[in-house]
Amino acid sequence: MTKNQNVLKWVDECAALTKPDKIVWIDGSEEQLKALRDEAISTGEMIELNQEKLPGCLYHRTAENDVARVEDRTFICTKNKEDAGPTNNWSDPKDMYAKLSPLFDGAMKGRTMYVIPYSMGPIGSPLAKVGIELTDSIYVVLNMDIMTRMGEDAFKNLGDTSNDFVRGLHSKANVDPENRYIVHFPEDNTIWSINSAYGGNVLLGKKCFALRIASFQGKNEGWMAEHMLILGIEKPNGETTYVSAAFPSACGKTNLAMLIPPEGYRNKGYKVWTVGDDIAWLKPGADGRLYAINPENGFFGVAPGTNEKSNFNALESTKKNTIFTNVAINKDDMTVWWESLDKNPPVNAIEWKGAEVNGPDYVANGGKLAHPNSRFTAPAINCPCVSAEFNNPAGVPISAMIFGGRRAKTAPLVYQARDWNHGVFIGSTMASETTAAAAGAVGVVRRDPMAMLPFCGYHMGDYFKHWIEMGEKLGDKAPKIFHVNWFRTDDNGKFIWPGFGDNMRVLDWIIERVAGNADAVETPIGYEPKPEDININGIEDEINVDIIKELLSVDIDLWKEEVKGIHEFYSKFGDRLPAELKEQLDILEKKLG
Ligand code: GTP
Ligand code: SPV
Ligand code: MN
Repeated sequence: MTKNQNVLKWVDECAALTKPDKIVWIDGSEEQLKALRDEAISTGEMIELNQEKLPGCLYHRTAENDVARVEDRTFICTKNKEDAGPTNNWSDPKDMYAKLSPLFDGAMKGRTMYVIPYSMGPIGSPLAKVGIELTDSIYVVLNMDIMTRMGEDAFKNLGDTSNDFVRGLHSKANVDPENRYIVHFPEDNTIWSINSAYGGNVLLGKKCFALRIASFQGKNEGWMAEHMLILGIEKPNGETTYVSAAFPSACGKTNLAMLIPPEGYRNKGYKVWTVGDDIAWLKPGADGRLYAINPENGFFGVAPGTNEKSNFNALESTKKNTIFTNVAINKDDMTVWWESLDKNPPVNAIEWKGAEVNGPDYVANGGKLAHPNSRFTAPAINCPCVSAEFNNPAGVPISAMIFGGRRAKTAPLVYQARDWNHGVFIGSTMASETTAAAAGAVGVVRRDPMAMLPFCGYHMGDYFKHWIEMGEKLGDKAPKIFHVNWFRTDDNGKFIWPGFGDNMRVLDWIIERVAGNADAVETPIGYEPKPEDININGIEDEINVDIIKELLSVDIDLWKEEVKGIHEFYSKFGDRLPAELKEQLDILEKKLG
């Protein structure tokens, strides 16, 4: 399929190490994919769902100990330890290759090695990049088909001589959690992943390449790889404003990216278009503005919580050619179910671990039929609101960038940075409660700068510096920066803001600020809307202007505590923390009095 000697040599080396019985080159053809689906169904790796109700849909169950990313087993291996920085696990590349080689040695014996060429980004886009993943998992091949532009065309893009491709080697091996490693060698363009079969650990185009390796490439090449959704808001006059937003894992990116505006907005003619739901690659264009592409081709979305009301477009996207992982099955008709899909858990249910249970009883006793991090892998073209610009090789111009997270108290509903560097400060000090997207405790507040804590492939202090420098390059064409929080709670722990489609009301203020049409009031932490400028038409029974005031309130004592936390966090970065951010922290301290 390719004459590229760099590719052929590397595939030979990996085959010599892993010793597969057979090597299959994935061309992306429907015949080949069909044969792989049939094979996976016959071995039980995949389960065929109801082909009338869910055409082309398959089900997969992972090992019980393999249901999320494993941050404590994820490594960035640079020659110098300092280049990985204080937020990453590090090991010397030589030592790590030496440690993992015996694990990979013979790991594919009795199995097939699949060679998957793929493009992150539209094929031929100047922002796109090629990767090759070697894997012994059909599940990975079928997911990569949905999530990337996979097959022979990717090789055409690479050409016969280029060495500029990311080398991903994956073996599920024995799915042994004690020997599970997700390892990045940014200086070698290489990723080695072993003993997992869960999405974020094994779909190497996604977090491993498109964020960890790409963030490193972006720093060296003058662009940015960010954990951001991209959406377009079309106003009644036909003008579309593009915004990108970084929220930590399982904090609402897919939901915001596919938002359906409230009725009042729809009646006026507002529309929201999805460009991406998880990752953005951003680069200054010829006109000096920042342009973004979504390097992915599908959505690997959180299933629980997705329903007709919360995210109609995501649900629609999963109705054909979708892979479901670790949700529940309705045994009566071989359809799928997850928590809050509807109020009727199937009576004859198969819960995510594979046990047959009475769904309503199981749920009534506090059981979860679907794993909280169960996921759907759905093609982007299925999405009713996919943007006409989705495949535009040039990307879309970004007018605003939004940071946000889960904060029960401190962060207000929305505020705007005074300028770019202040915005970088806001992003760098983001904090959020942890979720089921990664193994470990859930609900603990941690700092997650730009939602990139688990995904930055180099020293986070240098990453902040890169952000500052991108702002200098973009000058007055830089996007305006905002922070949002949909997750403020009342004294009973209930979310105050309705969220989901109603987040349009906040986006509305943001795009009008960008256009210079909306007022703001200055607070110690940045600009906020006047409470009456958040449109609450249609939700007056839930929300009034006093509640908006409460949602926008800035508690000075809490923020003084926040400043202490930021000092502590920043102290990790030593002299690699940009002076501009120290200065921003001083300004915040002064403004708080
Ligand atoms: P990753 O794919 O892990 O990066 O997650 P994500 O950021 O795309 O999160 P997603 O949109 O899948 O949402 C995760 C969870 O947050 C789901 O259970 C949603 O129901 C919930 N959620 C999303 N938006 C809102 C909101 O506006 N308000 C509230 N209360 N919950 C929300
Ligand atoms: C996330 O955890 O941010 C995800 C899912 O989007 S994963 O692909 O597992 O990283
Ligand atoms: Mn994500």
